[in-house]
Amino acid sequence: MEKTLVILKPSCLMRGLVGEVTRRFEQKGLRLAGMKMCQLTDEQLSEHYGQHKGKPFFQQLKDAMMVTPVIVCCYEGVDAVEVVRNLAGVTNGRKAALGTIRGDYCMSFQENIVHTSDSIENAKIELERFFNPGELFDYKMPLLDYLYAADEL
Ligand code: FUP
Repeated sequence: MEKTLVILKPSCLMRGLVGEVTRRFEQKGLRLAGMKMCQLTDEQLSEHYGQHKGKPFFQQLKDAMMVTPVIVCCYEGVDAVEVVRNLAGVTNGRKAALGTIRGDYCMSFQENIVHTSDSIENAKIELERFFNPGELFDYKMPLLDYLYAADEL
């Protein structure tokens, strides 16, 4: 099954939204495969946000991700990358649809509560970047047969 990375950003922790945000992923039916709090480094963030290198907001973006620790999460499910992106909403919180995490909880492009992987390929790269071997867990969800039809699994 597909796995994806979610980072609960400093804005999520500082605004007391960790429970609310993780509740949404949990209630949707995604399986939590890994979760840890960590202090990101400039080096990790330069790699993670490599596509924005050289842009005027690059350093500000990295600094904002180091203001507090973050919580990195791995969620798993059928089409998990797309499902999680849809739950998060579009990047700019001011434009995100109501009912999405960003649409409901933020007013910012950068301080937008969560990072979510944008493709299956990037999810694999990002999970390897932020989780060490042995930090992702396989366990059976007892309710799997009620979350999916037999031919979806
Ligand atoms: P996403 O895939 O939703 O994380 O969005 P992006 O990769 O486009 O952006 C990564 C982070 O950079 C987000 F927090 C938004 C921020 N950003 C800006 O602050 N200004 C920009 O012009 C583009 C992105």
